[in-house]
Amino acid sequence: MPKIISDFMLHARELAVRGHGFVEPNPMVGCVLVNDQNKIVGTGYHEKCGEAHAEINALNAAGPLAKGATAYVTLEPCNHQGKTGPCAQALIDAGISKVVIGCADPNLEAAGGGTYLATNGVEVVYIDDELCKTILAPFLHRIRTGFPWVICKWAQTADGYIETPEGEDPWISCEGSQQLVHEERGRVDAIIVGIGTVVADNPSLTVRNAEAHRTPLRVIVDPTLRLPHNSTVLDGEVPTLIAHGKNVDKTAFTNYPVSFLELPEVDGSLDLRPLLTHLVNKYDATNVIVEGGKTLFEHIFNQQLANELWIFTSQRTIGNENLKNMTQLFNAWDCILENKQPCGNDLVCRYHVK
Ligand code: AOF
Ligand code: ZN
Repeated sequence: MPKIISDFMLHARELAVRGHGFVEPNPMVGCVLVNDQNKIVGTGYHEKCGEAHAEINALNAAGPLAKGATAYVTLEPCNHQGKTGPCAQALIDAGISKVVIGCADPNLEAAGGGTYLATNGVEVVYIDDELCKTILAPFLHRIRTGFPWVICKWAQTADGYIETPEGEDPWISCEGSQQLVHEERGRVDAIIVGIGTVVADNPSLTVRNAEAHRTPLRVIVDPTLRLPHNSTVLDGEVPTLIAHGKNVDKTAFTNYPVSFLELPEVDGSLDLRPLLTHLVNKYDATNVIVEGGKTLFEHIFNQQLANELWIFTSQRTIGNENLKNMTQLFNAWDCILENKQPCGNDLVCRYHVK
């Protein structure tokens, strides 16, 4: 039975996501080469920033079998000399006859590969694939807005509480869920929390029991600089940034291994936009996780900066109205469910914010 486009593009997408945590700030890209018998002759993906692009890895895997083949590639082949050479030219040189492109490249420096291929006798088909765009969303968002992709992550009880009564087990999500969070921490560029969370929980905000493909910057949003001097985030183990408001006295922190960023105010809270721009410009950030607390989530909601919600819901119930609850705020977010799966006793949901 002949294969259809979507099968090969599906394969290319599966390859692309293997680059998560390794390729950023570059996009995740996958490529599948198929001959006229609908047989795959080579596959590849962009494995690491600065190294070969997806098409080059696929062409190398196919060798001479690439001649006459169709390339299914999740992103438009590049047309520039960056850290590596232009993929469009490499596809032409290898004798590729047709290129099916999942998504156009919005990076003006690299774009134009589709047109270049077409003017050099290669059949080019753009399929404008929604799933390719989902994989590329953080890259596309960063190029369009200058902000990193913001993932708001929290663990809640079945009735929406993110806080537990004093004296009770403080863990809401199960160990498996916490493991997932650490794995994702090892693939993102920053972990952001509000000062309330640091004061209440004294978190480490590091990657533990999981591979750190990159070391996320710790970011504390602390308007009045009330960070306790014995906080674990001051241990110098990984780079740490304190984002604060105007007129704070930093002298007491002179000897601590942290950087500072002053933020202006907007509507009575810190304006988080200059923080996000700073994370892109200074730290080349593509993905950041915000891990609470509720006040910071509220500011992110009000400033419309969230791109994704990643919610772990346990089976526990609390029913104590004095504790922090996310139900109302979550309901106000205009988002669509992208993925829902169990993890131990928890339910893990990913929502894309519209
Ligand atoms: C492709 N295939 O697999 C990727 C592309 O500095 P460079 O040479 O690595 O180029 C990075 C830019 O190339 C990146 O911003 C994006 O526009 C494009 N990425 N293009 O043909 C790939 N990763
Ligand atoms: Zn390329």
